[in-house]
Amino acid sequence: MAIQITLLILMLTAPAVYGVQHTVGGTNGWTQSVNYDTWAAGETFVVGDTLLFTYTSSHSVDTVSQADYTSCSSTNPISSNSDGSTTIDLPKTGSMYFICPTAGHCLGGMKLQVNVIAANGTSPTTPSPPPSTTTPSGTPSTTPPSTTVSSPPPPPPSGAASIYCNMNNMLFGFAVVLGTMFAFMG
Ligand code: CU1
Repeated sequence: MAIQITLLILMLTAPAVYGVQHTVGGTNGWTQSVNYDTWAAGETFVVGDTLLFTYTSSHSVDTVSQADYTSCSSTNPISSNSDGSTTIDLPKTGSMYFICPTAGHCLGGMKLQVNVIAANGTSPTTPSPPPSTTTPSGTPSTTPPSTTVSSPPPPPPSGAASIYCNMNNMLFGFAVVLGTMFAFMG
């Protein structure tokens, strides 16, 4: 029984692990004369992690498109921050691009590309299918798929969408835990 409880605790706490905060440039922070390609190559960016830019008033952080990152254009940033301490969420997989819009800084190398990968365990768990029951040959079973009448859940109020989504994830996780426990005790 102790094993089951330990397993239950592990499974309940695992999804609640917080993302890693990456301090851009390490102890150097967000500044000139740092090779951010090298820095980024030593980090693993996972969905749910955050970037922390720390910098002096001569710098800023612009989140930009790939094209603007390449050309060091800060005329149309996705977002811009200049408060000296900027936290950027990494909400999804793919590349994100940042430049310093101060004249000459990006061209001097003050630019950052991060490649965000999926977190382990966030991919939907596919339970192994039950052993297939072999029907005797010659009598093909023509059982139609059972039609389950499921009423769709009411749409969440706008603004609470993410909370609603998290609730769904928690319920799903709890169902998985219960199923696993029953499988162990079974
Ligand atoms: Cu700068």
